[in-house]
Order: sequence, then C-alpha cells, then structure tokens
Amino acid sequence: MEYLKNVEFVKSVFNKGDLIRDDLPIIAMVGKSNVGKSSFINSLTNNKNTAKVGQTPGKTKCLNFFLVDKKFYLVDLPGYGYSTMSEKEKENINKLTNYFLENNKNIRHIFSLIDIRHLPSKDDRAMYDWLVALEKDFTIILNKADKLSNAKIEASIKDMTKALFAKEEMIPFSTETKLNLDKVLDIIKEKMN
Ligand SMILES: Nc1nc2c(ncn2[C@@H]2O[C@H](COP(=O)(O)OP(=O)(O)OP(=O)(O)O)[C@@H](O)[C@H]2O)c(=O)[nH]1
Ligand SMILES: [Mg+2]
Repeated sequence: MEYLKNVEFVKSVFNKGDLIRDDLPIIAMVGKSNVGKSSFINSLTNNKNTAKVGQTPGKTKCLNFFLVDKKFYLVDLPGYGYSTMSEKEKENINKLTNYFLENNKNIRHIFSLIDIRHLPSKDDRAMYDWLVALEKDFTIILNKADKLSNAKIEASIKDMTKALFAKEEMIPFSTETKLNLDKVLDIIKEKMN
C-alpha cells in the first residue's frame, strides 16, 4: 500500500484571517464529532501521531493543515454535533468551518465521514444535502466498519443510501483494520493528478 509520505503539519487555524491562501489543492475531512476524521488522516499517513485523536467528542477545535509532498493539503476539520463545548466555542468553530468550506476554491475533494453503525443524524443529512446542492466533489466514508459483521456492513450501506436518497457509492472503512484504505488512497491519487 502506498501511504501518503512527506506529510508536514503546517498550522492550526482558529481565525479566518489565518487561513492559508495559496493555490495548492485541498482535501478536507468532514463529519460528526468522534466519527474518526483525525484517525482517518492518520490512516492515510500510516502514522498515529499526524493528527490528534480524541477519546471524547470535540477533540479537534480548529482547522489543522497538513502539507503532503509539498503538493496538496489535507485539512482536519472540527466535527459537528459536539456536546462538550460552550455555545460560544461552538459558534466560533461552526462559523470558521462553514466559511472555509463555502469559500475555498481550492477544495478539490471532501471525504464525508459517517458512523456506519448509526443512521445519519440531522447534521449528517444537512452535510450530505449541502455537498450535493453545491455540486462538491465528495466521497462518503462509512467509518468504524470493524464494529460490524460483513452482513451488517452490507445492510448498513443499503440503509444509509436509502436514508440519504444517495446516488453515490459509499465506502465502508475502518481506521482499525484498514478496510478499503487502498481504495481511499487511490481516490486521493486520482484527484491529485
Ligand atoms: N473502532 C473504531 N474506532 C475508531 C475508528 N476510527 C476512529 N475511532 C476512534 O474514535 C474516536 C474518535 O476518533 P477521532 O479521530 O478523534 O474523531 P474525530 O472525528 O476527529 O473527532 P473530533 O475531532 O472530535 O471531531 C477515537 O477513540 C478513535 O480511536 C474506527 O475505524 N474503528
Ligand atoms: Mg478530530
């Protein structure tokens, strides 16, 4: 498997003014808090320490930029639906995340992570509808597939597809077992060529 090599942490962004404004393409990870966005980045780089992973939801509280091969950025975003933050903190983070997703012309691809064990939350639906409405280039990742049997994985893909009225393929994934990691790395390669 060809993992992403030469990955450097560039910076954590807490304010609009600090967003990176060069022309390199961006791949962004979105999804509910605790779904495994940071772990997903660590799988891609085969390094548990690239992005900080949390035991409790709300670990990532800013936008973290990682530069790959000096060619493109992976951006680890804070999750939606976190409960442990103050209203003010939530509001600031939501504003910054939305601003970034809505205004950055360099976002080449978005990995939208959903927990394979649960039907989409209200926020998962809103994210999906937003991605479709704005004609974003995205892939739905059904993470934590290691928690389900193969039969349940298949059933969940069907249920999730129905629930979202989705036309796109959904990829069951696990940061624990690396299920379909090769497939995701191929998608990144294709998008960045
Ligand atoms: N079993 C299992 N656990 C996972 C998987 N991916 C992530 N986790 C666990 O889920 C928890 C949250 O992971 P994070 O990567 O911090 O999640 P996040 O989406 O970045 O969360 P926020 O930063 O709060 O938005 C951690 O305890 C991870 O070890 C997976 O594929 N399988
Ligand atoms: Mg995180």
